[in-house]
Amino acid sequence: MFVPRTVLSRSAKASAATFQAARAFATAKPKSLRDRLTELIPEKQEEIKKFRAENGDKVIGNVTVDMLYGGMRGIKGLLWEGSVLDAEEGIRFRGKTIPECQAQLPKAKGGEEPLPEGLFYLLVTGEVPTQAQVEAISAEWAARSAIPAYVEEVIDRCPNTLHPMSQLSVAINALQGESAFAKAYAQGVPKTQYWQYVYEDSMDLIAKLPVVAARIYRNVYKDGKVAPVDMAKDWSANLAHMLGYTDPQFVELMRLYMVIHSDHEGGNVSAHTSHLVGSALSDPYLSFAAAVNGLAGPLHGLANQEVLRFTLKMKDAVGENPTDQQIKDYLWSLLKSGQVVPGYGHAVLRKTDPRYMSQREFALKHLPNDPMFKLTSQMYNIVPGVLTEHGKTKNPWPNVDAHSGVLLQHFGFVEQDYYTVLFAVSRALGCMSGLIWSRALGLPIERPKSMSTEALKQLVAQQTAKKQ
Ligand code: CMX
Repeated sequence: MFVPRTVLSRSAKASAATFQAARAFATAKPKSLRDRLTELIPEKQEEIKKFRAENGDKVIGNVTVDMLYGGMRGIKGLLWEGSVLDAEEGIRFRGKTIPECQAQLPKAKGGEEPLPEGLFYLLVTGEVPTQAQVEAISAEWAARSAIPAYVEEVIDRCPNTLHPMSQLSVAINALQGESAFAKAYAQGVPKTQYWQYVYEDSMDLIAKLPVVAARIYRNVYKDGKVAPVDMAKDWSANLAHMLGYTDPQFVELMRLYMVIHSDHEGGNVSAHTSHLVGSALSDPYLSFAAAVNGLAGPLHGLANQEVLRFTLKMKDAVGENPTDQQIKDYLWSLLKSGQVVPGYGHAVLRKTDPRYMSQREFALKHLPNDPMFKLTSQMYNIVPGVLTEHGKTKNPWPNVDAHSGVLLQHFGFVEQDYYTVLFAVSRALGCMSGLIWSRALGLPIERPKSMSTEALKQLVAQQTAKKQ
């Protein structure tokens, strides 16, 4: 088993304890995630080497002038092993749809939703883990979850007026002082070992995020007191309990939430940002803090806070039980003022997001009579028609953010400004599994070619002249 001795001898006490916990764990469980990854990486490296040797010069797409001006839509330019997004069908994690993951991934005792620990194992290895492997990850994350006192202090010093996503970003940047990768790089470890340190940082970061996220929540909205991590609980149950929610259905919601928000292939703003920043060999903490900043944009993750805010505002304007026509009128007034309908549309998807559907099914099962859920369902019947008539958006259907807030508010979790933090905790699973593979495969610093309009015009003119 890999033990980064040089790091152990120099790092802070907390870091040493973490590595000891990891070592003890791997000794007790020989087929840990880390061990399986150690077997898989050389196989994948060989597979890609052979594939590139045979096909390296094959053309896989064209880039048009419109793509360059249009947010690089459709350009195949990134490697991302964990998930692939189909415009019609939605996301598949390592080839598995969300319902397949719900059916196949291990669950907590008495629970019905898959554990995100298992989803992480799947994203990293491409394999469905056993119950014992998932339980081992739950225990390992609980064992790695402590955050240093200086990070607690950084969080506590943030004013309550600072947006929770900014506080999260500050806290993750502060955690960077714990990075095993940064220390190992400074000591000159060979490139072939980078992934091992990125793996350690990733496991630490994921383990610590619920503690960080709960501290922000409890500071801003509650009494500032955070329950300790329970070593016997899974990652989502600990998150729920530290936030202050003990309803078993809320815990189940957190498990589902953490699974479905985790990964959406590599091109979305948060995943792409972590990949880009990581390619400069910035460590996982710096890479993920950057991803969090991207997720905080209203066209990306922040849409989940915007959706509930928008729905409540609409309810204030049209009443508890609006007619379809009242909703249509409200939507048109919004669109005419130049605003977007939050939670609807997508850069890639062209059908209802399966992540929306899985949340809708959860609501139908657990909260079918919730008034806000009924309003959300009514909007699902109306918004796509209005957006189609409006004629601008390429996809009038709801995305993941159209449904998450309504589930949270049902359990009394009404602090909308905080919602994107939950998205971020989940997104760490996808970003970190991507980063581990990026370093395992030795992917280089990312540096696509940019063009000025002048240079572009010259290029197009040259190509046109050649053809004549
Ligand atoms: N309401 C109104 N107009 C919309 C719209 C919506 N929900 N979705 C897209 N449009 C508009 C765009 O603003 C754009 O208008 P302009 O031509 O005036 O700029 C036009 O339709 C074409 O956009 P598009 O190609 O269909 O969509 P994009 O790929 O450019 O953008 C997205 C995708 C998600 C940013 C956009 O649909 C949107 O703003 N949706 C609302 C915000 C949202 O829900 N974001 C969350 C996405 C999921 C996530 O990342 O978490």
